[in-house]
Amino acid sequence: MNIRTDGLTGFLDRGECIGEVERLAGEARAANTPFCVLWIGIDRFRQINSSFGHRAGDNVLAKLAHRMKSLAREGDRFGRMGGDEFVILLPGRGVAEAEGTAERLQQALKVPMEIGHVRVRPSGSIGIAQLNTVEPLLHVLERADRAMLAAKRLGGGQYVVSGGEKVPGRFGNPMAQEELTVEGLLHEALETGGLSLHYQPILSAGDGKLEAVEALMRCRVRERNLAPASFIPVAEKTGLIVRLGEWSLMTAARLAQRLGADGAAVKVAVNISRAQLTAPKFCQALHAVLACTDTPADLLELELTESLFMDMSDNVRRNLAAVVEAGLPLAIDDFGTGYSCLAYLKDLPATKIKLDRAFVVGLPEDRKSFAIVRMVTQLARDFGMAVVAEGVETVDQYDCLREAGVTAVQGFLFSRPLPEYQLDQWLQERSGQ
Ligand code: G
Ligand code: G
Ligand code: MN
Repeated sequence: MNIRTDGLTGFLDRGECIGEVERLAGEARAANTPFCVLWIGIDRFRQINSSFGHRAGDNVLAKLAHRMKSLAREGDRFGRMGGDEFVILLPGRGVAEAEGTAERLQQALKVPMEIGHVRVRPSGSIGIAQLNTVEPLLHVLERADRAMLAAKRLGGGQYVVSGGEKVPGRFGNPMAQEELTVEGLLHEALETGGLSLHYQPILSAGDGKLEAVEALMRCRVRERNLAPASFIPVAEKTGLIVRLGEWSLMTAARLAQRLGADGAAVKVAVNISRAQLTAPKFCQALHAVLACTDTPADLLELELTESLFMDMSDNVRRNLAAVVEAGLPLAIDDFGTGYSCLAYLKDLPATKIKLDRAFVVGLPEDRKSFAIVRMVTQLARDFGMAVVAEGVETVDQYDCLREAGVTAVQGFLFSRPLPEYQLDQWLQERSGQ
């Protein structure tokens, strides 16, 4: 069968689809945005082929493909997995929107069509799957396929959502079973002391002096290590992040206080989620942490992702103003990943930009990344802000970043995130040198 007949131009082939699912799913997970896959199987297509011949069959497929494509919205990708099976990839869209697309697809497919002198009403079975926070990226494609098969078993002309056993999350978003499991484990970790912070050193690019450490949460329950990339989004969705966040602020502040009292003051940077800053009580909790631990405010730094600054509610705005008022420095985390516009930089209360490792990974060869890094450092310097490059893994990257003018560096080249006792050793070894 000729895959690229008229209606099928612009459709990815199977291999391309798999590549594209991996890429889009990876981006969605990194950005914590939704991503859905629709898998469409044409019902009774074998019958069309055997009754009217393959050429007629190809024609029907091309027409149906054209109908599907005509529903495309910005960003959607279309692919053919082989034979009479198609996929539509919907980056940025959740299940509700995917269901809307599936309904419109059904309407478009079932418009009658003449084959020779026979009038047929085609239909499709559609499987829908949304990427969850824990599965390997390609599982979303497999689940869409299985949901499509389930739709076929129901008799065709219908859609089925994978993991239909959804229950409402605390903020009204539906949650899948896996997320509930993670939520349960997080509760257990809070109760049984399964949470810890690891600390990654951040060094001055000029003289290699220790500038700060970034606190990164780790979670271990029932002999299982949960990765932050899987548990932080669940904690955000369920509101648990507020408790986890208070715990990390308190733990980080204790470290800052202890190191300061030992005569080796080091700033500790803590990641803060949007859900924390939305809570009206955030500042109260912060003041309580500073008072309880007797930590000077300027030894605690808050890292906030760029997207948070782009879309600030009144509560967030008020909380940020109060944080600055209390004397804590702010840093913009993952800078450059949020499609931000540079103009907003001038109005932010932050004193530091953390350049996402996406701009570091290709250095020194990738001259475009280099140009961006240099541009951002120049701009930051004019604004009186510091620039930290994240994810530095090689000496070549380090040299290149220094040439570009970044003020500080962080990455595996210098140190991995360390548990507290190892951080102490690391500090001791350096002071002994
Ligand atoms: O530590 P890495 O180990 O995998 O961290 C992954 C992500 O989780 C990072 O983007 C980091 O910002 C986020 N993260 C780590 N610790 C915390 C925390 O204590 N609070 C919040 N809100 N996010 C965290
Ligand atoms: O989003 P945020 O910047 O808070 O995330 C920090 C994350 O980066 C943590 O998961 C940390 O483990 C990871 N990280 C720190 N240094 C490196 C590095 O050199 N290479 C890579 N790949 N990851 C790093
Ligand atoms: Mn960070």
